[in-house]
Amino acid sequence: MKKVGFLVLAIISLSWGCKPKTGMSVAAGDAASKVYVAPGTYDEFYNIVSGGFSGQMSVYGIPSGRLLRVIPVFSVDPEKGYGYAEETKPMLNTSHGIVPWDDLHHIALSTTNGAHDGRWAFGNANNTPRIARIDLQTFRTAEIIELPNSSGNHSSPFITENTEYTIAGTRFSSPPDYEGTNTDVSISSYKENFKGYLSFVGVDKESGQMDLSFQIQIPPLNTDLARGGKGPSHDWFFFSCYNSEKAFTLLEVNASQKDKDFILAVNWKKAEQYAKEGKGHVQKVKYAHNYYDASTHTATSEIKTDVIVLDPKELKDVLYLIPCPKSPHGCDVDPTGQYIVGSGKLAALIPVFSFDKIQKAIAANDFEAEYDGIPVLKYESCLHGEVQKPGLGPLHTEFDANGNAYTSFFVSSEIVKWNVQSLQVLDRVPTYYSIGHLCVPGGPTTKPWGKYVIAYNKITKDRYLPTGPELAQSAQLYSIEGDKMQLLLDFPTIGEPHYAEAIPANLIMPNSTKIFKIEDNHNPYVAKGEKEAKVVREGNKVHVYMTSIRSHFVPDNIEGVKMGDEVYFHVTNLEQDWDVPHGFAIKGANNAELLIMPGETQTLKWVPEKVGVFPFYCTDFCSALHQEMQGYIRISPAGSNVPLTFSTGKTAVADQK
Ligand code: RUQ
Ligand code: CUA
Repeated sequence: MKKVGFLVLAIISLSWGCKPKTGMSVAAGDAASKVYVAPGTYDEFYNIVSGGFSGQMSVYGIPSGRLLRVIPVFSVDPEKGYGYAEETKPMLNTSHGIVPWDDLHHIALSTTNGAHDGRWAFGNANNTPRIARIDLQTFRTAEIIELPNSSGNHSSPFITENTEYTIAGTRFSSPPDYEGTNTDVSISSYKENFKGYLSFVGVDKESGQMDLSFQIQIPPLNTDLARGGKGPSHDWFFFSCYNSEKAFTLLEVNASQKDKDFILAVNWKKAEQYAKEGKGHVQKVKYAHNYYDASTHTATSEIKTDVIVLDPKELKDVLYLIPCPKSPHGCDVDPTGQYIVGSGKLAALIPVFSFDKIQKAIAANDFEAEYDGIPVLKYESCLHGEVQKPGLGPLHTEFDANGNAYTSFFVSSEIVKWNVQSLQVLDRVPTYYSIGHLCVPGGPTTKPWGKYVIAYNKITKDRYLPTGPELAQSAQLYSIEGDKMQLLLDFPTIGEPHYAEAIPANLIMPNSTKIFKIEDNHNPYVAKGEKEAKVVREGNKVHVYMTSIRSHFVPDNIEGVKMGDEVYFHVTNLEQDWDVPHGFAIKGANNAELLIMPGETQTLKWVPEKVGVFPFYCTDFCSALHQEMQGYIRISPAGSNVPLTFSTGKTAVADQK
């Protein structure tokens, strides 16, 4: 206990004291030319980066570090109207109601045969457990599925080799929430009443549509990170687990007692088979499944109520525990699928496990114990070897195509390159400062693209001009083309970057959507041309079927709306040209504005608060006459008999009532 306290203290003080001495180092020599992307030319890679507490993803060009886009996922985004327009509000619905802001830590880019296919990106909501699927043709969130029985969705949304599943594990165990469980339990009954869950979300091969296929209930470990197997380990998934102590208070001390925690190896193929054979239990739960329909440009949210749960106590050959020193964080599988790297935050070495040895140990029943009924394999029997004295506070590991691994060290602020076979340390470079995740393009796949390693750092003191109490978050780009890693570039990021992936531009760029075809727009409130524009009263609801095209709205004069009405502006952008959005804003609207892409319909709900004439206008500078793109709506007192009229371009006084 004393020893542990000391170690924790030492680590805490190290985390602020161990800055590399060369803090002001300047990227040297030819670095500038290596990141220079000449005006008018494109970057080689898309870097898709988690936004951490911002709840979003962002997209950078590599090697330039230029910010290309923020993709709204789990948080509302006023830049895009996401979560504000009536069409996208349902995306943020959960069993708890609308959650406007979450915390996104990890990215998984879809793979086929373990290699990037450029179709989708997945992201996790850490707080209110969900997985999102982003369509990489539109760079938009296409689907979000909530996970029942779950809290702290951190070891998520990692994928299997062919994106058969995206998976999720619970960092916080809690009393499950299926119908019939007693959730009003004492916190100190953690060991008996708290459970962890692994969720397997199936992904449709063609459409990408997700479905909660099954869950596995596990003991109340904190599952931190995960990776799917590949090649020989295709059928397996590996999770790092800390808190084998089952602590429920002061975890920084109480969950750091044991020398070893675990890597949890899951035979997902077997689990899938058991689920299909009906060997699970159907539990009644509540979770939201939100889907953005590309043809109606509209999201719907459905609350689902069933989940199949497998109990490993009944199904013996699905889960195995491998001891892993000490509070492991990252759990990474090398490109061959043969080696599994566990990074113990408090460990002074990095263990590398061999998939073949794990299989042999399982076949030989080479167990040292059981943990809540799950067999614990012997550490030595599973071990390929240990990287000795690699650095302090190892967190995450990525791989290149030449058999090398790159591990981030939070406490000693560095990236260490080592060889997976020989376990020899080959090189180390400082990061500025306290690196968390890192990314080699294709690093988690069977086909690493290599070339760079990118550091995502937690601290940027003295790297950028100060901006008050909160400083820019940071990424750093290093070349890994030579034997020695070379720092090339610092660039700031949106939110706190956790995991990121980078993918060659040519896998995404040719498929990028330019416009939505107006003839394929099946939004129920679309106006496919100015002739279809109209204003329709249904009781106290007024639907404005509005069109926008450079540089006017139809209609742009509306009268006959009264206090007590709810007005729905359904604005269709008639443009069929790339990069010509129109915006829509009306004075006093206290919920939103809109930004509408070519061929799309988006809806703003507006409840007038007083009598008067209110201007509306286009917020996106769309043409030389953008400033002229405006209109008025007249709001009359309740009960007034001003008739409902609408027009554009009528000027004669006689025309007006
Ligand atoms: S975590 S800095 Cu939330 Cu992925 Cu390791
Ligand atoms: Cu449309 Cu400005």
